Amino acid sequence: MQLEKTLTNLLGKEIKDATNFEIYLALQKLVKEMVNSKPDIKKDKKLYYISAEFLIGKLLSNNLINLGIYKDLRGLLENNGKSLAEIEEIENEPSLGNGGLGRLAACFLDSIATLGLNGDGVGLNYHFGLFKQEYKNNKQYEEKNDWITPNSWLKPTDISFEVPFKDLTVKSKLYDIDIVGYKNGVNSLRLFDIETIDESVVKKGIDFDQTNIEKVLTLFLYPDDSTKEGQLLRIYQQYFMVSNAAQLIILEEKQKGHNLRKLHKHVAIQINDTHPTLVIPELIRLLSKEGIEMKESIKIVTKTCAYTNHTILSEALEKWPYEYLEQVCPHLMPIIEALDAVVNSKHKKENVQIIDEDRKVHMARIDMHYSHSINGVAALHTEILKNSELKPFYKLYPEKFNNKTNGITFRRWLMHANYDLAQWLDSMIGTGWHDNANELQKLLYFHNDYNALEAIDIIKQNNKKKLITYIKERENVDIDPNSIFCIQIKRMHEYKRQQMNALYVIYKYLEIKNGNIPVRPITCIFGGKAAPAYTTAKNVIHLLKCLQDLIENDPVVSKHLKVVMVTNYNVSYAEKLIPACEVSEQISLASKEASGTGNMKFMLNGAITLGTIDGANVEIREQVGDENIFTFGESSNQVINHYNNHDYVAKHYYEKANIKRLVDFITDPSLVKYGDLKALTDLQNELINKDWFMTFLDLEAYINTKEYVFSRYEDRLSWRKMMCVNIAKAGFFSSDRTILDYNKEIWNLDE
Ligand code: 26Q
Repeated sequence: MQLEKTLTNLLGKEIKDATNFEIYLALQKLVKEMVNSKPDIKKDKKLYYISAEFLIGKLLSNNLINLGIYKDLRGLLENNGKSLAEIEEIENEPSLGNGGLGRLAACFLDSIATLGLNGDGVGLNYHFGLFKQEYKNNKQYEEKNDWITPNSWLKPTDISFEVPFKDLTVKSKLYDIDIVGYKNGVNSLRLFDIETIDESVVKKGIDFDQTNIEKVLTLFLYPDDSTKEGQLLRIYQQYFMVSNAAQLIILEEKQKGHNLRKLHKHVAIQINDTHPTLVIPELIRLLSKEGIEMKESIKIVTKTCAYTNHTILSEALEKWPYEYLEQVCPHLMPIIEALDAVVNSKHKKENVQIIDEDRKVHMARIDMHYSHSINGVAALHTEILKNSELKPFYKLYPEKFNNKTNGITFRRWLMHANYDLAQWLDSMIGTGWHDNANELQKLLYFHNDYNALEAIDIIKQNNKKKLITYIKERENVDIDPNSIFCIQIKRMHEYKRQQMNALYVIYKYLEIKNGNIPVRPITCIFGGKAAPAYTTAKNVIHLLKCLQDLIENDPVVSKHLKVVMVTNYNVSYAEKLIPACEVSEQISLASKEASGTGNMKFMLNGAITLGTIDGANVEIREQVGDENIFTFGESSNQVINHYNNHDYVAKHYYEKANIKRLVDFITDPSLVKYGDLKALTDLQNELINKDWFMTFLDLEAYINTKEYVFSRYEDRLSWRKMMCVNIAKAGFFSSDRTILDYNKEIWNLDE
């Protein structure tokens, strides 16, 4: 009743008479007012989570949930003939991240505030987030993706710093986004920008002149860095981000009257991958300016900073030519030299030096020498870091290494994305799981309860129907609700092996053509963006789109098999896809996926994982037991041995008739009809002659296991039990648990 009054007052009219846009604005106002009346989280010690990406997604529903009014509001709107889902569509999604690393940062902010910990995110206010994906002739094209409107969640502040570059000094402006904890206080996401940005410099697609720093500094998230200009701009962005962060930290410490010599007692800095690494020399520089001598500054900074590694792909480990850094921030070079000299005086091995023989500066090495903590993001990942990728550093600093298995926020990925399941869980096991995710295990009590198991499946089938409507609207594709939904959604990358899944589709297509009809139709849904300069990943998209057309136009096969490569996959799309998924495709080459977090979201929503023994799949298997997950493929040790021995030869696998037939089909005229011969031939050649991520290694095991999964699906009772166990055992993957671990073992923020 109170809520209705408030909303009607804000609207100035009855809810039923208002447009969705008016309701959206009123709700935003309501949220802002409620947030303002909540206390900021203030404790003595504060965390600064510095990250080049925060993939926060839309905020309206998330805020309503965390303020505790989501359920009532949904009902109120429904009673007035309105739909919150439709109202949500009005909000632009801020796509301020590429994928896993950025989304993790967003989940972490939610959990930090929910746990009442004092911690802000610090990053950049990109005017255009990750590009908008479009298809023409079955190929990906990139368009700029704006999100800032007068009614975004950004709050301008008066805070501004001067950031010195070599040739110019820019003035920053800070914007804040409120981060509301679930039934708790408020932290901030602090996004730095400059006021001279000129959005009109963007020409066709996402092309622009990358050299005019004052006009373009915060224009785009990670502009293309295949060129020198792109890489320089990236360094400009990184230095701008961390100089602001460091100045903000010092300002806040001074305001609190803290002694900068005791910085680590009052401040924890988490460096999210290597992108914010320059905060280390920048803080040392600023502390020295405050009169603290260099040696002591280095000690203070080392005790304050902690580094998270998110990837073991060597191409993603940043190392910049010395001259590039010198061109952007020459005043940091004496400090980087000094840091390098200290390392050199203690350790002679080339592979731990900060500045290498080619005069490249290794960012991760700065982090590892000058942080007190180095963590991986899943148990297997951390072991691989210790025993192979970062072995020389593990030998130097064994005490610094620790694991923090990733997690996801259940507020967004269950309460919001799968409202029906969340409501049903409340009715079955109470609401304790909202604060203590482990309470989901209470669901195991119903493991043999036919009605409960049926209820889980009814919710799933209903979510499938909702997704069917959504996909019909967005992609104009019809999907059979009776089919089994297999979903692979993530960035397009060879190591994630979407191409292996495409080869499965070809296998099934040929089987059906041969009269081997599956007992139930199969729907393979894909979503993901390819980096603009990553040709092979783009060619995999092309293959999937061509397969989609080929099958769609085949009246026989289309009854039994469907491929949908969705357009512009993003957080909002994920929220629709994940609750409807039955088979979660997590098929990376073992040892390559640091953790994965989509795998956790699917599990929580009752999908069964079909995966390799990689990243957090290992821990999912530990939680649910072998009988509730389908794993296949060679182990990470076997894969690492193949790399060391150079004994994986794609062509040898290709020559096996079973594999050859599938790979040859990539350039079959019936398929090429829907696409571009060159792109498909390039992809085929890449697979036959290179295949760096070993697609064929596990292909047969993958096909066989997937067939087995489909046969198991027909035993509906046992499948429902698997769904039940997966949901019940997902508690470990709550980001609340992850953050409690970070706090206990790295940050030590006061209670
Ligand atoms: C590096 C240099 C130059 C240009 C770009 C980059 C760059 C950009 C983004 C390097 C890495 C990233 C993003 C990495 C990422 O998202 N990693 C994912 O992190 C997740 C959260 O920990 C894990 O779950 C995933 O397994 C991991 O792939």
